[in-house]
Amino acid sequence: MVNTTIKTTKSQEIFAAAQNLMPGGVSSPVRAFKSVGGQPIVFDRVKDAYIWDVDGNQYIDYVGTWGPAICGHAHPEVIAALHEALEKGTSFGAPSVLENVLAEMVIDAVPSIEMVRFVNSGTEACMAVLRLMRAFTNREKIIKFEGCYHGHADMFLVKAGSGVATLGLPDSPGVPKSATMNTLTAPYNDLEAVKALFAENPDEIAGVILEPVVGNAGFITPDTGFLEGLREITREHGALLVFDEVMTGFRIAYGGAQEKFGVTPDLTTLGKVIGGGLPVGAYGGRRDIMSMIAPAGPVYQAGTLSGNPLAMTAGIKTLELLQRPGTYEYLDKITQKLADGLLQIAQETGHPACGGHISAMFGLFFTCGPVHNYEDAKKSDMAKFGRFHRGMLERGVYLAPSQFEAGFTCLAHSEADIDQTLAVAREVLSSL
Ligand code: KE4
Repeated sequence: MVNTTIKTTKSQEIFAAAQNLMPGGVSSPVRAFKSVGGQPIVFDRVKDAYIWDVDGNQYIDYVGTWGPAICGHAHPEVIAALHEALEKGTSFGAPSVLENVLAEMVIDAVPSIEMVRFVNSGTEACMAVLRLMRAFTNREKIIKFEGCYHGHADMFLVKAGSGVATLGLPDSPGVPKSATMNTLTAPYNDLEAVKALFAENPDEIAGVILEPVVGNAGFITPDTGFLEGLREITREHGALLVFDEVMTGFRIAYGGAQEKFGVTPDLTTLGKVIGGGLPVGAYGGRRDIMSMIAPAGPVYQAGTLSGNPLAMTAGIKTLELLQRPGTYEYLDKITQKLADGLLQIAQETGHPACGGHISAMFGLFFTCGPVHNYEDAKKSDMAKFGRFHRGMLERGVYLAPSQFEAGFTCLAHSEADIDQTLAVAREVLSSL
């Protein structure tokens, strides 16, 4: 479907060429707009809450490069800090004080983290934390939840969310059974299913990993008692509890979902926000567990660009900005206005919908719901979501190009941006 109201000639030319050069023309599948239809716009630049595409069209952005841009794109203080850091070089491959600074900030902020290791992506963080869980417990099986996404490492590509769900890939070819045979899955928010898995696999489960608030099957919140229940079950069975906070970290609260919900896991993975838009990931947790990581202990994990000075610099400045008074109150206020407004307009225009927000993360399903897990999420009207997405895009609002993603606000979104977004949503939903 070609955009009717905006000129996207250059985007189409560049994307056509890209498809000859890179699989699907993208560096990450969800960017290809496969599930919403139409062609993606090609970005030229981003600033604050806005995107400009190569044809000069401006959009209000609710993807925020999938989470990192929580302070707004190209924040002047982050850019200035990077300019200064650049003068000292782009990579050391050796210890730098910047790693100490960001490590201390992460340890001070995240309740479960006593020690931390930096890597280059959320995928790397989740891969490493799985190896660590298995080494610490000397057990091989893990439990993940249907629809949760923990990066693209083989052992996680089982009923995963995000791009896997978006593209409807059953799992993925090329993933050997040997890699996934120890990955057990349960429906999100289903404690009985988790208890049954532990009963069926006594003393074999190293731990449970989950998104404490799901953003990769659409936006799904934990039922009351779910996180607490997992904490109890894992303790009872000598297994570890891991919160994958790559998306929720420093977004749901400064201390992540674990601070918001008051449940402390044994290990946590991070990414996105702590790199301020540069490649970064991290995993951390109890000192007795993290001390097993090489070279302190025998569990190997390494990375050429891990802890690189530019990502550390952008992360440090981003967290400094997030520490300023009123940050999370503002994010909650504007996101509540947006999420509640979208639901109200959907209702007023006759579209069954459910969803909501927590802090600067939100989501909307075109189904009356409620949505407690991935199966519920799959009942939503995907075709309608695609038409909604395209209608919003053509009117200057950029939403995540998949029903199985979450939306993100940032400190640069103004009340006027939210009002404009809601006005456009009313126009689009009235026409669907
Ligand atoms: P990365 O390897 O993409 O940095 O992180 C993987 C990952 C791990 N855990 C969670 C909870 C995540 O959300 C992610 C990555 N999120 C997706 C967005 N749903 C990244 C976007 C993309 O794949 O292009």
